[in-house]
Amino acid sequence: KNATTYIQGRFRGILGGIMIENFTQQLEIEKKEVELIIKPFFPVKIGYPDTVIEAMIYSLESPGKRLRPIMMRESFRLFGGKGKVVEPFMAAIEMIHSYSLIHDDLPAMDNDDYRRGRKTTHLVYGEDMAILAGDGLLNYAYETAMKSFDMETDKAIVVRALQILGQKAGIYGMVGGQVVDIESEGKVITSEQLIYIYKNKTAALLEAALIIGSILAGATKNEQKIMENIAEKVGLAFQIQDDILDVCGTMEELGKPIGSDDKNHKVTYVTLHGMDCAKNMQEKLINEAVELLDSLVVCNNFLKNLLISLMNRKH
Ligand code: GRG
Repeated sequence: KNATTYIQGRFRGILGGIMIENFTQQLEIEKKEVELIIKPFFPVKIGYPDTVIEAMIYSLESPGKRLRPIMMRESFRLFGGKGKVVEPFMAAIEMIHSYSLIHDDLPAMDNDDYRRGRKTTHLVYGEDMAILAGDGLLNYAYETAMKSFDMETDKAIVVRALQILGQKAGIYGMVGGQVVDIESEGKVITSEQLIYIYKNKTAALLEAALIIGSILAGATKNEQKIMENIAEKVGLAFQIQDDILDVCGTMEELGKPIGSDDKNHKVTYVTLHGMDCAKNMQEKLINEAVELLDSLVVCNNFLKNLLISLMNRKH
């Protein structure tokens, strides 16, 4: 199966009952639906701090894949979730992702000029406003996620989802991975240290997406654990693809220059194990993730195809 696998007779979504015959088109529609859901939660420019809010919106509205809210929504659907409770969390996870990209691009970190085909936030608004826009997005993410309390009678599941969001984005998750990534620049690191970086810097937020979707839909603890394991494997494969694209991609497709890892003297899966090994490992991880997904009693072909498609992504 590949990314253009025919999705059997599925009609979906708020954009109308269009019969979608291949995955690529279906993903495009899903992305548009997700944008319609998350945009009303974006901050609005008002009052004295409007420069920083404009910088937050600049980052949120730049053309990303919206992978994390899409994955969260599909995990919610997989376990039969109904209603709007997942929507504030979908917006929140994209805000956390946007903040991490703004801060990652800063001169003190990766010092990148382009992201998603546009100038990075610090080049447009200055370093001071970019730092504050990241801080603003991180806080606003939690303000936004807490709107779910007004949509769900079982408050305990919203609390659990908030705990996961905090843990996976924090020092024992994404921030922790970023710390080790930054400290490892220019150093020889072991395969074990590299996997720690990937599991946290990249996989942790994807884990949050799949676990939170499942929690809010009422999945069992065991099902939540399976979703976490799936996301960990997908996150590793996703980061390995990022390493591959940093060598073999193009600026046009990636929206940023290639060779960033080399510029920052970073050890990657490709430099440590070679291109062939990287591709084999990526395939193994995605196959294992799909097997785990297939082991569940519920099924979501779109999610399965999404995971498979990440192996071939070009940006
Ligand atoms: C600053 C605390 C802090 C963390 C930064 C996310 C991150 C950690 C750094 C960004 C650089 C990077 C290579 C991260 C690995 C994850 C990754 C490939 C992010 C890009 O995610 P996509 O491809 O981006 O989903 P779009 O632009 O499509 O949203």
